[in-house]
Amino acid sequence: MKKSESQRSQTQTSPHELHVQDAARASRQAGERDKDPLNRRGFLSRLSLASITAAVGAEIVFADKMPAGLIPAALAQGAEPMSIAGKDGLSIFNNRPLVAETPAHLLDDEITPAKYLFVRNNGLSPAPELLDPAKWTLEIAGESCEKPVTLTLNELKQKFKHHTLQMVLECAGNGRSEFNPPATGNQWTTGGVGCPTWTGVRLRDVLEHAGIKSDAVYIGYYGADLHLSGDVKKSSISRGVPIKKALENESLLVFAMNGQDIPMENGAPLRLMFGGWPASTCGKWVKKIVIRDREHDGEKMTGHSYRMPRYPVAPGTKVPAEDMVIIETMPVKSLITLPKSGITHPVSEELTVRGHAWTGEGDIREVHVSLDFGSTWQKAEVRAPANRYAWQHWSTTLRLTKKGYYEIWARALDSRGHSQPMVLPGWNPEGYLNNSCHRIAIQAV
Ligand SMILES: Nc1nc2c(c(=O)[nH]1)N[C@H]1C(S)=C(S)[C@@H](COP(=O)(O)O)O[C@H]1N2
Ligand SMILES: [Mo]
Repeated sequence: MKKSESQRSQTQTSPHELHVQDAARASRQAGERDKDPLNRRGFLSRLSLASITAAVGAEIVFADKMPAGLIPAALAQGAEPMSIAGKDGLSIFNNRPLVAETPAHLLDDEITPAKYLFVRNNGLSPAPELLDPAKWTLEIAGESCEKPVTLTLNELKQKFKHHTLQMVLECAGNGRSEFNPPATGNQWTTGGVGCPTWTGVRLRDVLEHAGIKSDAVYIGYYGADLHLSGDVKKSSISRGVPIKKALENESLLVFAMNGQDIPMENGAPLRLMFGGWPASTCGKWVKKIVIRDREHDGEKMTGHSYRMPRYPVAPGTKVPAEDMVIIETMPVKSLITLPKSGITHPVSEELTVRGHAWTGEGDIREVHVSLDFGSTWQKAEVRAPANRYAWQHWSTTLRLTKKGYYEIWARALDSRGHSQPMVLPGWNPEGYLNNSCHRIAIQAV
């Protein structure tokens, strides 16, 4: 944008806007975390270009291409950084239940290390002394199970063939913080996702061992974690998948992650893994699996939980429960993991940009990046996945030819022909499935 114009508009800034600028700058400089992201969101979306320019602290090079109301990536905020045993640099949303996401730049590894895998608990984690693998048992039951059986973890490991797959685990609420009006629940930015390798046995082999009746339509899980109330008769979450999904080759009962014990908060010593579906189906600390003759009706399977309206709705609409459908396949998505958002880079010097892209079904065909708010795009190189349901790595190089503030946007296209919305997908009451382009801030100096 032309300097004279930005200067002129700055001198015309009203006292109110100046106050807003100061507040935005002060909060950014102090690194203060907003206690109320809802207000912050409304507040930022009303700022003028001059105020936004002041808040990001540099001229916005493609300001003329910036969509109105866009909150610059430079001002996006995650939750409090805090330490959790075995985790490193995660941002914590909540302690009870424990919920923490991973900043994008810490997801740069091709295979997500244990210390960087997010945590999403709905209840209270089981006491560590209850997680002894030598004493762990798994019960298979339900009205559509022919021969209900209880297996020890050792029996599971001995009886069935082992499989190792790299698979994406992503919370359906990942990205929720950008919806407006906001949905209640954890205000995930982009870090409710990871892609470690998982080792275990096929769920199909175990279910067939227990016998699947011909009327089976669904499976459900029960974990060893407690409901927040501490009431032992209630589950914190008990979800599942249709029998067809349960019988897929990649649907696993896993006892190892990245070749080691699963971290305690990620469901040790045994959890479910379903590729391409919401992570809420991937029961942690799994003690029991039921084969059902109806759609599983456990905790968080009904009402609005993990459901989307069956038709597009205007933001803020109250959707009746009967019009909400269970989320199955996850949408196409991508993440920029290098550089870290907010860095400065020398003008005209080559900049490596890279990350991952994934989709619930099929694979990633193309990833494009933009420096001008989506006006023009450059194609990145995309690698093949390690296996079905693994994320794919992409990379490219860019040059920032003029000093100032830029955003880098990434957009993936999958084999179904689905791509990512540039700013936001359609609003939904619970704030699920935000697969908009990942945006990072960068300043050329
Ligand atoms: N037993 C149990 N399983 C669970 C949950 C839980 O709270 N308890 N949370 C679910 C949800 S909503 C998500 S997003 C994933 C998170 O897995 P992670 O904590 O290993 O990242 O676990 C799922 N499985
Ligand atoms: Mo989740």
